[in-house]
Formats: sequence, C-alpha cells, structure tokens
Amino acid sequence: MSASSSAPARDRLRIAIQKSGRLADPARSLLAACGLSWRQSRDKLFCFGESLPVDLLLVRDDDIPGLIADGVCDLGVVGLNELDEQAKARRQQGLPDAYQPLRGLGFGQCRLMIAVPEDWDWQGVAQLSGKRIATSYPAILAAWLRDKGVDAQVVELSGSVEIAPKLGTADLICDLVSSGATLAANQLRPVETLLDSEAVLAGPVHELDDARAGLMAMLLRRLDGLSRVQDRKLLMFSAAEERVDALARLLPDAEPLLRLPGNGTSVRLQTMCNGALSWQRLEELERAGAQGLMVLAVEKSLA
Ligand code: PRT
Ligand code: ZN
Repeated sequence: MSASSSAPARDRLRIAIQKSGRLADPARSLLAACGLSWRQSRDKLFCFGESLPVDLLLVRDDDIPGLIADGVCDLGVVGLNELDEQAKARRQQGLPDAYQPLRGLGFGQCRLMIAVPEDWDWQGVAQLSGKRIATSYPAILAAWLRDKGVDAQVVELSGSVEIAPKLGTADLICDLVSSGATLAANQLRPVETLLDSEAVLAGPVHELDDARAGLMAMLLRRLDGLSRVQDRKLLMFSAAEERVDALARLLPDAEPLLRLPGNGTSVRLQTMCNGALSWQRLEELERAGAQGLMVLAVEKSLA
C-alpha cells in the first residue's frame, strides 16, 4: 500500500526549498531552469506555481526532511548532510525511512569532517577514544564512531561548533567544511571525512499515486536533461573531405563527427564536446583545416 493512499489525492506538487541561506538561490534558479515559475505570495513562505501546478514552500533547511516525511511537501532541496542526519536519527529512534535523495544537484558541496586542534599529533581515529566531540550532526557522528569502534562522547551543539575546543566544552569538532578557512581561523585541522555532501532533491520513499506522480516524473526528466547538457558544447565547422579524419583525431574526447550536407567542395561537421573548448584548441583545429568554427552552449536536452 502506498503511503499516500490514505491521504486525499492532490493535483499540485509541492517542493520545499530553503527560504534564505546557501541553498536558497541555487535551488530557485535550478527549478526555474526546469521551466517552473511562481507568483510570490505576500507572506513569502508559499509561492504559487504559475507555469505548472508546482508550488514552493520556503522554509528552514532543517525542516525539509520532516515536511517530506509528514507528506506536507512532496519534494525538497536540501543538503545531503541534513537529510542523512535526520534519516539516521529516525533509524536510531526505530522509525521507518521516510525520504530519500533522488538526484544530486551539483551545488552546495561540502564535507562533514572531524577537525582537531592544530597542535595535536594526529595518529588516527583510535586517538578519539574518550574524547568529547562537538557537532550539529550527532546521529551521523554516533554511527561513524560505532562503525570505527571508537568510544567517544558526542556533544551536540546547534551552532558555533568551531569555537567549542577554545571554550573547553569539547576537545575537538565534527562540522561541515568547504574552503577550510573557518577551521584555520580557529586553529583546527581537518583529519577525517565522514560524508561528502551536496544539495540533493529529496523525495518520499513511496511512489505517489495521483497527478503529482506525473509532475514529479516530468521534473526529474527535466533535471536529468539539464545535468546531461551541463558543460556540454556543440562544436560546428566545415572542412575539406580529405581533412576530416585528421580533424576527428584531434577530437578524441568528443562524440563521433556528424556529417551534414556541404557545398560540394567541403563537408559540414558537428559534434558534442564535454567541458570547455579553449581558444588554443580551436586554433589547432583551424590549422588542421577546420573552417568557420563555432562553439554553442547546450541549454536543454531530452533523452
Ligand atoms: O536558516 P537555515 O536553517 O535554513 O540555514 P542554515 O544556517 O542551517 O544553513 P546554511 O545556509 O548555512 O547551509 C545550508 C546547507 O549548505 C548546509 O546544510 C550544507 O548542505 C551546505 N553547505 C555548503 C554548508 C557549507 N557549504 C558550509 N561551509 N553549510 C555550512 N557551512 C558552514 C560550516 O558549518 C562552517 O561553519 O560554513 C563554515 C565553514 O566554511 P569554510 O568555507 O570556512 O570551510
Ligand atoms: Zn539550518
């Protein structure tokens, strides 16, 4: 039986995103790139979908997994760190799984790491035994310590974790790191990674069984289309027939060259390339006989 079968059927999809913070703008931009647009409501917590029946709920990131678990929202954009923490906490309480990451979104990258005072002579995880570790991720940390067979004390803090060793409330910390500047500023050194995180689109563990299922499938397909074309470039040029093989050899990382009808003396060619095509590379192709080189960014794709 699906989880939603007891709930009234809904024909609008509801997505929770962060109201403000690191993931707020990229989440909105990504959904807009999927063709969604909204009428902003006055309280700015609920945005009514205009182009499609897909509404947005603007909330704190910590609330997103719970909103999906309760069926208030169907999808959410949230850090894998937050989703994993709440999933593990549910499991530790004996509750069933209620959400899952559906797609990695390629932004909000960071790592959940153990960091120790810089003056420690780091020998390995056994050194954590008997120590107090400050973190906002107690469930992930507890599971990791159990997995490593280390008996340490988890000190749960909701913020300012980096300052805990200086304040004497903990010996070391377990926190998110991106550039590493915050750790360095607090004389801490990252030594172990517990989780590589990024923003994910999270959804329920059970499939929806009303009109929302089609909307969700469409959204996922569009997201996949966007990630497929990310960093892809369409390269177009012309060349004399006898130069084509040499030019193809200069493009080993591209798809096979596609021939289009030319003007008799030359062939028109196109191919998809991954990553940036530098000026240097284009000049090299030109020297090998390519004419009228053109690089076009790919915006959308359906497979
Ligand atoms: O108000 P709300 O509860 O919604 O926001 P929040 O303050 O809880 O979250 P926010 O906006 O700070 O972060 C949202 C998500 O962004 C996190 O859950 C992560 O998935 C992701 N993210 C990516 C980060 C970082 N990078 C990050 N560097 N979240 C936090 N940090 C913090 C980290 O905790 C530490 O204090 O930045 C500091 C370290 O940064 P560096 O660059 O100095 O290493
Ligand atoms: Zn938060």
